[in-house]
Amino acid sequence: MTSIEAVLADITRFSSDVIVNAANSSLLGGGGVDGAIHRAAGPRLLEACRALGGAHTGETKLTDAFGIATAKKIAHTVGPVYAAYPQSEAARLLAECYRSSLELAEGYQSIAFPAISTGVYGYPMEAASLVAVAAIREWIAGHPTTTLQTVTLVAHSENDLRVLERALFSAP
Ligand code: AR6
Repeated sequence: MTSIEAVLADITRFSSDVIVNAANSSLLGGGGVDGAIHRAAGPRLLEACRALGGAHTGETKLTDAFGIATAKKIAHTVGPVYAAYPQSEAARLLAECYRSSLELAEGYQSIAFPAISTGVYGYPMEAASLVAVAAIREWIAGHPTTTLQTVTLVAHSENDLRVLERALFSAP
């Protein structure tokens, strides 16, 4: 049985086998949670990311966690820039980020996601939370024998935590 939970935390300090990074298509770092993860993991992460050759929107690539001792792996996913797509396409791409990250976390027990695309990329938190919860639930339903025991949605503010909790209670 895989459970989904929401917490208020700094994902760079949150204990989870896999932590997800909201990266950009270069996979070479940036601001927001990406900057925080690179700072915490140290320069070896950038070296590892250089070897990945970038990623498309919705795609995810895995590296070691290097200096982040609370995680084993980092899943770098590229969320959609909200304004760059029709709304349904942005939702499809955001769901793909969650699915592709979960696929790469198979074999591990836990994965923690930040609210992908809801910062610099401008995806409204309420809508993004509903997409995230629906995509994760659908993936879990399709993978009844997954090794993943816990999927955590990490909020970076009290308000975002409330939004995530509402999505967890309201989504079908
Ligand atoms: N722990 C958990 N969540 C965090 C943390 C943290 N330490 N720091 C920020 N957040 P963003 P995006 C939340 O902008 O919108 C970068 O430059 C934040 O409150 O980090 O996908 C990349 O290189 C927000 O809810 O990612 C890309 O160019 C969420 O993480 C671009 O930003 C995502 O905000 C990606 O934009």
